[in-house]
Amino acid sequence: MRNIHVITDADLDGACSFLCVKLAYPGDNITYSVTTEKKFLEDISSFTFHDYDVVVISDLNLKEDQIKICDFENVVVFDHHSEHLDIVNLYKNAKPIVKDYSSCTNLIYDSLKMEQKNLSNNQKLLFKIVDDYDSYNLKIPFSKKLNQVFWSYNGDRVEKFVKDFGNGFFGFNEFQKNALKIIENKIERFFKEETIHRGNIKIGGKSYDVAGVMVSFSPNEIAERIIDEQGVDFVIMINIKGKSVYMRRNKNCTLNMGKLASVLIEGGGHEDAAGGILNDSIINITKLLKPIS
Ligand SMILES: [Mn+2]
Repeated sequence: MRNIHVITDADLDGACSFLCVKLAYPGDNITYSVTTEKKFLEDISSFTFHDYDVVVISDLNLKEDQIKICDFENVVVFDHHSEHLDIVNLYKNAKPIVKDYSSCTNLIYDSLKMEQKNLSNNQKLLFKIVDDYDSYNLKIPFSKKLNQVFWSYNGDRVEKFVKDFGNGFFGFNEFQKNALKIIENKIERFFKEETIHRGNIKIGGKSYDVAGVMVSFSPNEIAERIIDEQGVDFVIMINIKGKSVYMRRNKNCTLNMGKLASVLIEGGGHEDAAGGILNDSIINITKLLKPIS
């Protein structure tokens, strides 16, 4: 029995990445901790890598200084962010499995040959749903709802996710349905009460029609509805309490959100959606936006 520790991202794909490793090695002792790209350096500073036979780092778009502090021989890094792929040669000791994939869950699923393991159909469906959500293909009707249920958890979301869905996806129970209803009502209230700002912003010589809002929950759902209703190129969402910024683009817009986030808000992400920290540059940009009634 090996001691394996998984350090994973705080979102649904991160939680499911841990579940995938756990199901891949049922004979091992597997623990986890949850972090984010923003908190990684701080969280890792007190972590002792040599306490474990293997440390898996999953779904984290690590940058150069972050790679340096976890580059040990017993470390395996799974990730699917394209910017991470560009600097994968910085790993000298760790084993990076960084590929351009629809989700980290799916990357681990394929890399650990989960198809040949004894998973039930419900477990396979769960992995498909999480992949469908993280890639934002949204071809399965439960994908967005599973993500909402995940973010409705308080406390240790990974533990709750594994408890609720470790045996696979069987639909939602009454408790989860109730949580979904509460979120739906919150989103309705948001669109009645909150002010959406809008304006044109020049980036790289091109002018973009941009919306800006303050959001503290369900950023994807809110961004999507704003894009739908306003037809803007992309949405900037500011979470004051979390000191963070999230951006999602219209599917007709070609501006890469991940690249924009890396230059503008010290963050990163994917082409369609990305995030970073609330700084002066983003505050100055949002000053160009005017409230719409
Ligand atoms: Mn992911």
